[in-house]
Amino acid sequence: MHTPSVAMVLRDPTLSPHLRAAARKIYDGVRLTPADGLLLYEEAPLGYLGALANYVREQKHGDRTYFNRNFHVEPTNVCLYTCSFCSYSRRMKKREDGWEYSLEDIMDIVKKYDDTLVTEVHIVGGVLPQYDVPFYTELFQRIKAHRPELHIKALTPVEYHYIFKKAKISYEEGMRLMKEAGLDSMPGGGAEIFADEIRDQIAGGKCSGEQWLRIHEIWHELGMRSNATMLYGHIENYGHRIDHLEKLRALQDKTGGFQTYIPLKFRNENNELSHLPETTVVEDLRNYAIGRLYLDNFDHVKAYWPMIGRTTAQLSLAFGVDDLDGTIDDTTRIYSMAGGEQHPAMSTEDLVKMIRSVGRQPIERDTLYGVLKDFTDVGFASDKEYRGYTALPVV
Ligand code: V47
Ligand code: SF4
Repeated sequence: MHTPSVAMVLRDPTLSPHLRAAARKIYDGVRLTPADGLLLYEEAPLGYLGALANYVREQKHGDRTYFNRNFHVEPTNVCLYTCSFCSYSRRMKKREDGWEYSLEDIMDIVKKYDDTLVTEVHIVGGVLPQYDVPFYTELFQRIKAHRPELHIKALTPVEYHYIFKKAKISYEEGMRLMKEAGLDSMPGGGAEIFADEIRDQIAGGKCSGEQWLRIHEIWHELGMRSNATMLYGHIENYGHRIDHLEKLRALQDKTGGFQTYIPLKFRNENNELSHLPETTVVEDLRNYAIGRLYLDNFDHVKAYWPMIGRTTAQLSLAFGVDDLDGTIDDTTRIYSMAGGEQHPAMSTEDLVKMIRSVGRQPIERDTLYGVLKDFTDVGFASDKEYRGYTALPVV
């Protein structure tokens, strides 16, 4: 086991009766209430959360740790919204610093991966009028015509709400059109913090929390899957985080359509909230663990390493995380502009070794969590150069 055992937590005489009762609930598989969640955020020590979240993670997945091979396409970094945490958008007034790709430009990027073993393209970017329903339906159709097996994970309710409103069509009709055009799943972005009192201050006029949830619900009703995120560590408090998790858990009870929960740590470079300090690594790990414990109906919790860094991503595997995204190939700017990895790219070998070196089992998955390959014992060409102490001659 990778963290102190749950048995030790259950017997720990130094814990308050409330924390002991919450630990017992988790061990017995009883769902946490919002009050329990708040108690964990406010009082639970890191070791306690790690032991319990790791217990839940290992109950669900053992040591299996999933990753995928993907690349991103960001059609534009110009956006008509004004989210105060966003370091990425060049906004309308700085439009000359931005890029606005055409359909051909995007297809050229997709074609660059023709001979590569990627399984997913993740498409998300700014919101501009020319990127509308006809643009995206044609894009999805062209990608599918070119490479049918490539999974298209694209756009969030932020874009969908805007383009459907512009096209004067309902969410239901819009999502049906996207499905018919070839959209395979929806990423988890744009969720930020659902509570209006926070969202109104940071989310620059984009869709509300309610609208975000409704678009996912409709997508799930079409038999499709999506992800969920939470942007934490800015002006929200623990109550807002629990409210957010509670809304995700309630929708998941209804539809079962979410695959993974991805906490996103607020990064403070080059945005309007740069005066705020970033959360500590301890807070990041506590937040992963509480997400794992609260969202009992989510199969997976994912760490997005370009944002959190490789070392914290490795540590997160002992705090409830079972999934790492992804090889990425230096194709996203969202986090490098905000203070994350400057050139996010990892080879499959890097990712596999990162997972193996903390004692876990690397499993390549497709976007819908179908197992593609177990990398536990797979060797790499470079292994010949260094095989660790087991290869030293015995004297
Ligand atoms: O919605 C923007 C966040 C999200 C900052 O579903 C920031 O598989 C921190 O959702 N600091 C987009 N976060 C990324 C996203 C995502 C990433 C990887 C995988 C998946 C998936 C989804 O990035 C935005 C916003 O919440 N973000 N700026 C910032 N300064
Ligand atoms: Fe636009 Fe998204 Fe940035 Fe908000 S976070 S300003 S919606 S690109």
